[in-house]
Amino acid sequence: MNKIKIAIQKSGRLSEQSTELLKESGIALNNGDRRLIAVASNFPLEILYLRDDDIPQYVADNVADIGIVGENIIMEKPFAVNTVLKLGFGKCRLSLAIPRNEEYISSEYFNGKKIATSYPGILKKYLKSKSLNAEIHEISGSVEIAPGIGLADAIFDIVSSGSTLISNGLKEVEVVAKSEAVMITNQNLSKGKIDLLDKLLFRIRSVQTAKINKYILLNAPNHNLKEIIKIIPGMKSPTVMPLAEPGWSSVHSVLKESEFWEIIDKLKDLGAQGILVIPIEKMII
Ligand code: PRT
Ligand code: ZN
Repeated sequence: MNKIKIAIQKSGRLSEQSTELLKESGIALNNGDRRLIAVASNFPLEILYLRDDDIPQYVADNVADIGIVGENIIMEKPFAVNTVLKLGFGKCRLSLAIPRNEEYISSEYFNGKKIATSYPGILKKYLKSKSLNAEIHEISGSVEIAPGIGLADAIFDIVSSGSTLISNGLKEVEVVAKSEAVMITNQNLSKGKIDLLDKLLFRIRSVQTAKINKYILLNAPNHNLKEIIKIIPGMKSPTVMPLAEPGWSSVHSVLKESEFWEIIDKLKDLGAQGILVIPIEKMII
């Protein structure tokens, strides 16, 4: 019987959302304590809990078949893995930052400067692409304190909210790359494992699609029904049912969350009433 092994982060910024994604995909884990391995009870899946930095190598070496990892790790060092899906969480950027009071006009600033980072590979490529000559000082943690203690003039590090930079008196001046959690796979999966992977990816995509869409119900005056239907076309077309009150219909459809506020305003202008917007759990299109 075929089984697929997925490596996810044991504890850290990606671990909770990686587990959550599996759960939302209908995968029940029978071992909640995250020792090393968990087995799904309703899908032929085994979960390996590892340090994020180790995941690409384990997947390349076939210890795990697939894995969830930050793109920054596979950007820093090439591994023999395929990236098959962006997962939409763990979003961050890799940026250059300098002391807040320094004047900054262009990336020329970095010529002759010393930059501390845990991502020398990505930084080196960037400097080369801009024909900049800077000294890279590789350190493994607390990069943000390097300028303050005189170890470097600037840093190149992961930024998400930016508060770490602010509290260390630094400002972000160049965004070099963007990253989010991605699904990676071994490059030589068997046919059986590819079938399981496809099933899993189908489930994950359905969850992702559901998250960016909302189910909408509203009461529409019949004289504006055509206009209202044009604004909320839905998956195929909206469901329209007559209300008990003459001259009114109930309209059910699906809309993108990102377009939500703009559409709601238009619907109100067209006389729509009793608008309900409901989250969707899964969406198969
Ligand atoms: O133990 P293990 O090795 O597994 O974990 P880790 O400590 O190496 O990684 P972890 O859990 O910190 O991060 C895992 C992944 O999350 C990273 O590889 C990124 O892909 C992603 N990610 C998203 C981040 C951040 N956001 C982030 N903000 N990783 C790190 N940070 C750090 C950053 O290094 C800096 O120190 O948070 C600080 C900046 O945060 P802000 O919000 O103050 O800007
Ligand atoms: Zn790590």
